[in-house]
Formats: sequence, C-alpha cells, structure tokens
Amino acid sequence: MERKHALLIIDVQNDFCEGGSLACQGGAQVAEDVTTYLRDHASKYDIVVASRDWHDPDNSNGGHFAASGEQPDWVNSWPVHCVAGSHGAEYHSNLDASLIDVHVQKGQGKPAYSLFEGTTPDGRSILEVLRESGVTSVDVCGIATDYCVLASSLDARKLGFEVTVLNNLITGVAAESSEAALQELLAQGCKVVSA
Ligand code: VGL
Repeated sequence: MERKHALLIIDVQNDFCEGGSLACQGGAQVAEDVTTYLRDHASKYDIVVASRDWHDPDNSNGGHFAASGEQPDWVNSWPVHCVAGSHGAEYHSNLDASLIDVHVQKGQGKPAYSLFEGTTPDGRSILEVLRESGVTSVDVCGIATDYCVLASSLDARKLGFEVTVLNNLITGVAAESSEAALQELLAQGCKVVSA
C-alpha cells in the first residue's frame, strides 16, 4: 500500500494565543507560520488534520479546570479555556482553516492532551481516519509543545507512525518543560526538525 503523509496541527486556538486565557508566547505567530508553511508545502501532505480542545462549560472537565476560587497549578489544573463553542475555542484567525481536511475535537468533560483522544464531527477516531487513508508518517506542529504537542506525538509514535515534530512551528507553556518535551520526543524515536 502507498505510504501516505499527514500533517497534524495541534490546538491552534485563541485561548492558547496572545490574549487568550492560557496564552502561550508566540501562539499567534505559530498560527501565521503554519498557514504560510501549509500554503508552500500543500503537495507534501495527503491529509491535514487539526485538533481543538473542546471543553464543557458547566463543570471542571475532570479537574482539568482549577476549581473556582483556586489557582491553577499550570501542570495538571488550568484556567478555564477552550470552552466548546466559545471564541477562545475557535482556531486563531491567522490559521487558514480552509487548509484543514479533518477537524478533531477533544476534551469534552475530561482532560485530553492527545489528538488521538478526540473524534471527528461524525464520531470517528482519528486513528481510524489515518489508517483508512493509508497514513504511515505524520508531521506535528501547534500548541503547546510541553502538553498537547508532546502527548499527540508520543501517541502517534506508540501507534506506529513515523513522527516528525516541526520545531519552528510550535510553542509551549514554559521554556523548561518545552525543552524537556523535545528531549523526551527524541528519546522515544521522534524526529525534531525545522520545517
Ligand atoms: C493544553 C494545557 C491545557 C495544550 C491544553 O493544548 O497543550 N495545554 N490544556
């Protein structure tokens, strides 16, 4: 079977960019750079998948949102972010969403750092979509390096895909944990390259 190649764009959403509730430095720039990259390299990818964190509005999403009146620890508990249907959950406007083939939503009522925990609007798992499409290798970009990019890339690797993280098209919550994430990805057999 032909070996197909996918781009996975992780959580390029308003709440993870400047002005958002869980803003990562350079998020808006990542959104712009992913668009430029994709316009220049469209022929490289057979399928472009993008995930969005898509949390419930009326509960803590399994403790993922810090309890009201309590401070998030920014490791396991977070400010309210990416509530389904809200502005914060939309793709950042610098990301040209018309370039995305498959949209994945994750985190309804629970933490879900990995894109592989999400589903398409018609309820299919992303693993099913990639396998049916004949995808054997994925490039990964987006936000946040130290959480959802890390978890999605590690899952992709465990599931048997060749994984390349595009390190000029990512940004993280914190510098130290982002650097540790890249080391972990290398140790698990992912490639880390500048696109
Ligand atoms: C993320 C922290 C909390 C992410 C999501 O998209 O990396 N980070 N929820």
